[in-house]
Amino acid sequence: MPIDLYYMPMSAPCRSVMLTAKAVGVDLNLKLLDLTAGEHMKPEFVAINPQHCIPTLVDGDLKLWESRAICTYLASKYGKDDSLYPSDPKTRALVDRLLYFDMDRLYFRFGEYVYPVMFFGQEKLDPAKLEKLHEALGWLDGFLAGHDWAVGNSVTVADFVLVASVSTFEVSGIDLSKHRNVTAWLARCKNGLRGYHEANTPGVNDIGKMAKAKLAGK
Ligand SMILES: N[C@@H](CCC(=O)N[C@@H](CS)C(=O)NCC(=O)O)C(=O)O
Repeated sequence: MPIDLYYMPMSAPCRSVMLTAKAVGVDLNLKLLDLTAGEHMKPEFVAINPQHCIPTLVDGDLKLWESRAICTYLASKYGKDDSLYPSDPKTRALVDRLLYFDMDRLYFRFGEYVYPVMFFGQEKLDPAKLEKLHEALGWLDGFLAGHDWAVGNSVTVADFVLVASVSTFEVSGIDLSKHRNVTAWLARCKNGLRGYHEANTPGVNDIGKMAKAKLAGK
């Protein structure tokens, strides 16, 4: 039975799921949903996900949204072992912390900074919001110190979630250079994550073009 993913390549949460699927070797049945055309509000999609957001995964009778929950589900159900979402409680807690950190601080602060200008007609970017984003990137820099991947020296779903966010910041013109552990880890992800260039690069390039056009001179 195919596993459907309703998605848009530009969306960072969708790309984190696509990266996870690559890592576990699941061939997703990709169903493009054009948010700009309002396709997510069509009754047939709202019947699947009343919250009408992407990514949305349909695996048999399971209809799942929230990208981080989808990533941990795919890793738990289809991973060849538990390395991507470790079953050891302490290691899993460290992975979970980064998933929540990404949602509640890191990606959230990026959205707070750029979305008002990109999507809601605000004239100017707010430098105080950029400072808050850099504060979160500084915390990420600390989390990444002393090891190759987000949690220790083996890839976990935290890497997929975080890299979907951080690569989006990079192409949107956020200067990452002062966060040395972040830039080194980002390069490692680009070179070392299975399927990175297929699952992440096209969408991130598209959002980068849009962000640069909308944020130029702001
Ligand atoms: N916390 C959610 C956020 C999902 C989200 O905001 N998706 C956006 C696209 S990136 C969306 O579907 N927006 C349309 C809507 O919510 O109606 C996740 O990580 O999956």
